[in-house]
Amino acid sequence: MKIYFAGSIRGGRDRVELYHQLIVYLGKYGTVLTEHIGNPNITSNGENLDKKEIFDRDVRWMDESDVVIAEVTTNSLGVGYELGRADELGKPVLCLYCIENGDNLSAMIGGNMAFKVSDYTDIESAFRAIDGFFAGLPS
Ligand code: 6K6
Repeated sequence: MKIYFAGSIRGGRDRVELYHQLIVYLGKYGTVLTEHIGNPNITSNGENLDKKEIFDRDVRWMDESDVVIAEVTTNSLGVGYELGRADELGKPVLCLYCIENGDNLSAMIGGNMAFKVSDYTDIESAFRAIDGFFAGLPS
């Protein structure tokens, strides 16, 4: 199972520790292609790579992935773009949204019935949402 994890970079790195914990947990289900999203050394300045190389690599990983899991609490143009692409490719998508942030999720994410959007309160409830998502995938 190849997992594409999407989380904010330029949109802000406030939740990087949470991304890291989610990525470690996802290791239970497969290989996370985008492990670097949980790396605290990657600030909102991004990786020290050429923009085109990052785009080409991430698009390739998205194509290769079996599922897409996005943390969508922090608004991010890149995550929104990735989710649109995942939708076009027909990938199973789980969006995790921390409800303590209020009712602020974009309707273009929350209103897309092709996505499973799970609200969570703490890391344990996010883990349960992940378990439920994988349990519901067609075998
Ligand atoms: C380099 C130059 C400009 O921004 C960077 C940041 N480097 C990135 N490295 C890896 N993945 C990235 C980078 N920038 C965006 N992404 C992809 O978009 C990731 O897969 C994230 O899921 C998403 C974050 O988008 P933004 O808009 O928050 O950066």
